[in-house]
Order: sequence, then C-alpha cells, then structure tokens
Amino acid sequence: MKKIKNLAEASDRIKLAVKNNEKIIIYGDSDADGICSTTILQEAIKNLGGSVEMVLFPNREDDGYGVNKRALEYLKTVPPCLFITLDLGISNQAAVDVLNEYGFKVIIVDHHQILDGIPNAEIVIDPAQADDQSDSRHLANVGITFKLAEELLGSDMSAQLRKSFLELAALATISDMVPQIGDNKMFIEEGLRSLKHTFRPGLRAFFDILGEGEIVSGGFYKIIQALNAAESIDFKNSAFDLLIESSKNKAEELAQDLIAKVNYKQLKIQQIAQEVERRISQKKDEAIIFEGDPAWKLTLAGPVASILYSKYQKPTFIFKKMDNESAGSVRSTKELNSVEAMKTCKDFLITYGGHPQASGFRIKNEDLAKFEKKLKEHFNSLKN
Ligand SMILES: [Mn+2]
Repeated sequence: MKKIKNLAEASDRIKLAVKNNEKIIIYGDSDADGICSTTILQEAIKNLGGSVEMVLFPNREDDGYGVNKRALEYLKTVPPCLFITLDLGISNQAAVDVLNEYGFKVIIVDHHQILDGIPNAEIVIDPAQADDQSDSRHLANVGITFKLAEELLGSDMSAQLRKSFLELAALATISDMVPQIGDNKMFIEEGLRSLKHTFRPGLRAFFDILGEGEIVSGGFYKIIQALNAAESIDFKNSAFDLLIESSKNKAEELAQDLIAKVNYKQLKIQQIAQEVERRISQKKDEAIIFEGDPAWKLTLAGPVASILYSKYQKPTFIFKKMDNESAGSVRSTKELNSVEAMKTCKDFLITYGGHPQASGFRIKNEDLAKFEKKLKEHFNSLKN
C-alpha cells in the first residue's frame, strides 16, 4: 500500500526543524482526536531530541473551529517558526495565508473533507486529497499522526512507546466514529489491549477512579467522554494536560474534574434533545431537523444532533444562536452528504466543513432562514 501523500515530506521537514532548533508550535483541535494527535506528535518530537515550544487548542464555543481570528491575533509576534495543525486546518485557506504573511512555515495534518481548494501551506497531509493514493481516507487524525510518528522515529520507536501511542490511537479512533476497518481495527485492538496496563498516569487515573471492571465493561467510553469534555480556555486544554501529566496525584485530580464535567454535560445534552423533540413534533414532514437557541452550548450541539439523527434518521442541524452569528453541528449519512449540502450555501456561510456524516458551520443570523430553505430544497431534491 502506498504511503499517505506528503507523510515522508512532513517527517523530513520536522526532523530538519529539530536539527536546526527551529521553534515548533502545534495547533490541535479540542476534541479527543485532536488532543491525542497532539500528545503523540509532541512526544515523538521529544523522542527525536527536539521540543515543542507551544501547544494551542482553539475554544470552539467562543472563537470558532480551526485556526480562528483570536489565534491569529495571539500568534502575530511568534514567528519565525514551524506551525503544525492537527485535526484541523484543511478548511482554513484564508487563515493559512495570514500565517504565511506573519512568517510561519505551515504543515497541515488533517483528515477532513477538502472544500474549495487546498490551503497554501508548505506541506499538506490529508488523505481526502484527490491525488492521495494511500487509501487512508478512513483514518482519524490520530491514525495519520501515529503513522507520522512511525515515520519520524523509525526503528527508534521503542515497543513501549509504540504501545503508548496505540492506546491514544485506539481511544481517538473510537471517539471519531470512523469505520473500524484496516489500520483502524488494528489501532483499536492493540491499543485497548495495552490500555489496561497503561503506564500513562493520565489514563491510569481513570482505572484508579472508576475501577477496571467498569471501564472494560463500558467499552472505554468513560475515558473517551472525559477526553472530549474539556473546553479549551486561553488555548489550553485540561484533557491534554491530563494526558501529558507525570504526577499520579495531579492526574487523578484532573481526571476527576473531567468525569464531573461529563456527568453535567450528559444531563444538559438530554435536556436540549428533549427541547428539540418538543419543537419538531409539529414538523414531521420536514426533510431535515434544523433548530437553534441562544441558551444552547455550541459544544453540546454535536452530541445532541447525534442523538436526534439516530432517532429520526434525518439530516440534523443544531446550532447556538449568538448576538450576530450562529454556529452549529450537523449529523447525517454518507449518502445525504452534509458537506455537499452546505456547499450549495457557501456564498453566505462564514465557515463550514467536516465529514459527510459529521460537520459544522457558522453563519450570520440574517442568513439563517435562507440557509434552512436551501438545505430543505437540496435534501428534498435528493429524495426525488
Ligand atoms: Mn478528527
């Protein structure tokens, strides 16, 4: 099988940066896939004898997904430096132009669908690129990052380090709900097997708090939920802090805090889902579910959309309505491709992107009605 396009190039470029003592920044997404990818890459670079100057995660709720305006403002004075994105970036054409202007050298590592074109980065890894012949489109970002770590370290990757990376690859692969085939299946099987004996204090903490029995019978979902529960504040993320924590006591504290967040989040998700169900009870013939509210948290829109999508089997758009803009999450099927649907609205969407089955968007409130109407027309036309 062919290697992922630009994997070797990215590896060589990172090695060069380490050799030349270039500053390296990692900018990762704030979910389990982004956080686990970031942990693996940072530790791989450390094992090369290098170091990562700064690790950043966007606050999706307040500042938006991807390389957002606040990040660009924050990063202005940092270059020269190598800037690596993980699990985001492929839809950030304009932001990458700004990063280039500031003097960053950008490497994008992403697995989301390509929109209008590929950002003008020095190196772009995304198996969704048309000319990527690796057949790795099913990988979560963590799978790509694992392969990048293998490329970086080669035979210097000890068996123990490989296992430790596989544990993270397993958790994030399950979390991202990619098909459990090929390498994904291997990550999950080998990673979960190793997880029970993990040396990583941040993961060990869950076994100590919840008990091994509960975790194993729960399919490790408790850990995955916890890794997804942290919100990034000032570009920091406590789930990432947990994964890189070396003290057992501190790790238990952080894990405990995340578990409490999960419980609270579950309650909120149920409440919002019930509210949406109440609203759509009068709209049974509509082709889609399209609901928003100022009181709903953007970070809960995805889980709420997942619940409603699986119950009603309709493309589901759930959003938080803010003062001037709304932002939301979408769940649908591969056939009823949500990214393609939003492409028909790209002239008035501020941002959009993701996977056919799971995506997101940001829009001006004045365009919401037009958006809903166009989406309904689009999905109705697919039915006929
Ligand atoms: Mn991902």
